[in-house]
Parts: sequence; structure tokens; C-alpha cells
Amino acid sequence: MIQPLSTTHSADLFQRALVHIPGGVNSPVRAFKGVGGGPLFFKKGQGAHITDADGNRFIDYVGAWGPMILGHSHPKVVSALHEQLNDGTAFGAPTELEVLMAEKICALMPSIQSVRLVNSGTEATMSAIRLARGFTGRDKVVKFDGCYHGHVDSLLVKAGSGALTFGAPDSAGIPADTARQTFVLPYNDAEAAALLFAAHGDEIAAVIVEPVAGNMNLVLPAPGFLDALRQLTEKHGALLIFDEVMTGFRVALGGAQSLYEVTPDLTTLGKVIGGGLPVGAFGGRCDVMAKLAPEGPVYQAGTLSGNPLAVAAGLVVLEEISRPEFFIELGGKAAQMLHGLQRAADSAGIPFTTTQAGGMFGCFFNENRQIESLAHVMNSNVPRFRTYFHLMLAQGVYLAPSAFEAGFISQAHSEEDIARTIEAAARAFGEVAQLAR
Ligand code: HOZ
Repeated sequence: MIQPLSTTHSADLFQRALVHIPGGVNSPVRAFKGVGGGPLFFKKGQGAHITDADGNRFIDYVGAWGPMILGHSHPKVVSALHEQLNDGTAFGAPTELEVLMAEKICALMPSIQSVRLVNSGTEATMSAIRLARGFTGRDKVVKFDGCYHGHVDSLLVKAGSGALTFGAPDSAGIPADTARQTFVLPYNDAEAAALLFAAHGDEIAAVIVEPVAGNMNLVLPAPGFLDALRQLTEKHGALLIFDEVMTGFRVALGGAQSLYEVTPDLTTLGKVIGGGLPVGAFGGRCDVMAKLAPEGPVYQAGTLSGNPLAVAAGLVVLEEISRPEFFIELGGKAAQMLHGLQRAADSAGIPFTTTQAGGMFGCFFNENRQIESLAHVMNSNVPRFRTYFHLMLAQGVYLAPSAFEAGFISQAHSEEDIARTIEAAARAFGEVAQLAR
């Protein structure tokens, strides 16, 4: 029997947190409501490992939800931060670092000709939607169910991530009039998109999509889906926005758009480009971006936008991942681990399916080997995931505390980490199978 860890310090901190922080957390998924029990509080991250308040050490497959592609506290990131700390942390005025970051992003993602830095992925998608509306003079936006684009009013409709975890994909507090501006379609359903455009094409400002959906676990785009969105938007004068906050510089150096060879009009970014500090960005076609203030009439601003610390860290990460072999190695690590997990699940007789895009992966307790939509995801055995999650945690493997989040692997995960993860999973699947008997 796998024994639970001692987590009394985390439990105490959670009780204190509950007094002054809503739900005890600063972002809902962290609360462990998707898996039961109380959240762990962390105090240290080094490479592929994180240590909680009780001193328990875990192999980390959350990676701060994406940014930690080099692992925690990478020495080059730490030293860039030290250097920048001595030179100042914010000026509220332009810096050379921002120019370097803009040049780097545009070079690595050629669909981006012009880019603005913001402070989070939510800010990036919110601004991209406003820009698309300002550019087209239209109000309606199309999104896909199970996709999450941050907590933007018009996009928090049938959303993924925490909204899905807690079974409330439509948030309270969003005016009905705002929600009515959003059309929601099933992910990977190009036919539904064609029908919608046939009926409302001249009202639609933009289609926003996660080109690889990472907020309903990990769902890959079906062949032709992204192409169909490209053709429809082009035909009807709407913009195509790829939300690559998660996938950008994560699934491939050029993001999902380079993997699937589809060029969006606008792209939103975050996570990796800040190296673990708060950052976001949106960019794309020059003629569209030119509508932004101070050049154009669409207003957008931010005191800490292009923050020197975040940009200094992000530049180091982008430099490191530009190494030619980087994504081959990263994808190889993920594939090796998923292969091991699949074999372990198969030998325990547990229905299990995995998905992968570069350094992101998905695991489903599901009979279906072809997970293509939110409906497929929802057929997964969530109680079984919860049991598995806690059994992995007890063996020092930290997974996302929700059946509806993607996993992340880093350059720092070693052969030994992967082998230990597979061994732990084999034991966990064994116990899950026993419980099912
Ligand atoms: N929305 C993030 C996962 N898709 C979770 C962010 C957090 O809780 O830190």
C-alpha cells in the first residue's frame, strides 16, 4: 500500500490562508478542489523538482503551468535576474530589453510582425479581442468549448481550466449582453464553424482558438481543423487569433502555428516568454497592430508592461530553447514518459490514453484512444484520476490537481526522474486496478 505523505505544514498554511485569501488561493485550480484534500504550499524549486513546506520533494510536471521549460531556478535565468535587479526593476518607460524581446519573438514566430508586451495571458487575449473588434468594426467573437483564454469577460463562456474543473464554465458576474457577443462551437468541428459563418459571417470580428487545447487536458487539433478556420475567417473578413499563451515556445520553437503550418492574424503569448515572471504578449499583422494606441484608436496600456525583470528572464529562456536540438530532446523525454505510462496502465488493465505536443502532454482515464473534443474528455473517469493523483503525490510526483489540465515537462527532467515517474505510476495503476475490483 502506498502511504500518504505528512503535509501538516501545508495544512496549517492553508488554514491561515483561508482567513484572508478567498478560498485560500490566488488562482482557483490550486485549491485541489478538483482532486480533494488541501493544496500543498511550496517553498523551493530546483531543476525538475519542487519542495513543499513540509520538506517533501516532488518531480514536478506542472512547471508553473508552462513557463518552467528549463526547469526551476535555471542558473542563467537566475543570473540575468540578479543583474537586472541591480539595474532597476521598473521604469514605466521604454528599455532596450523590450526591443530585444520584440525582435526575438518576431524572428521566432514570423506571423508576428509587431508585438506588444503585457503582464499576463489574460491581458493578452483581452487586448487581442478588443483590437480585433476595433480593426473589423464588428462585435461578435467565436470560441470553442473547453478552450480557456484567461478570465476575460467575453471569453469566460463554456471555458476550460478552472471553470471546467469546478463545473462552472460560465462565470457569474458577466453581463448577459457580453456573453451574447460570443458564439461557442465544439472544438475540432470545422463543419459547425462553416455553418456559423454562413449565417453570421459579417458580424464576426474574430475566431479565437487554442491551436492545441491545453485547458481541457491536452487535445490536439484534428487534421484540417485549423486550416478550415483560416479559410473561413479569411473569406468572411474576420481575424484568426491563436491563443498560444500555453503552446507558444512550448510545443515547438515556433509554437503550434509552426507545427500545423497555419498562419494566424494575431497570436497571444505568455508563460515561457517571461521565464517564470508575470508576462504576456499579443502580436501579429502590422496593419492590425497599427490600430493600437498611440498609433491607432484601440486603447491598451500598462504600467509594468515590458517589465525589465520579466523580459530579462524571458530572453534567456528564448535563447536557450533556440538551440537546434532543444525541442527534439524535450519531445523525446515526454514521449518516453508517456510510452512508459501507457505500458504500465495497459499491464494493470486500466483504460488509459495519452496525447502529446512537444513539451506538453495529456493523460486520460478513458477507453477512447482518439480524444478530439470536450465531449470525449468529459467521458474520462475523473474519480479514477483523483485516486491516481493522490497515489502519485504520495510517491513524490506532482501532477496538475485537475483531470482537465495539461502536463508539462522540462529540459531538467532526467532519465532517472522519468524512470521513477513510470515506476510510481505502475504502482498507482496497480492500486487503482485493485480498488476497481
Ligand atoms: N489557468 C491555469 C491552468 N490552465 C492555472 C493557473 C494557476 O492556478 O496558477
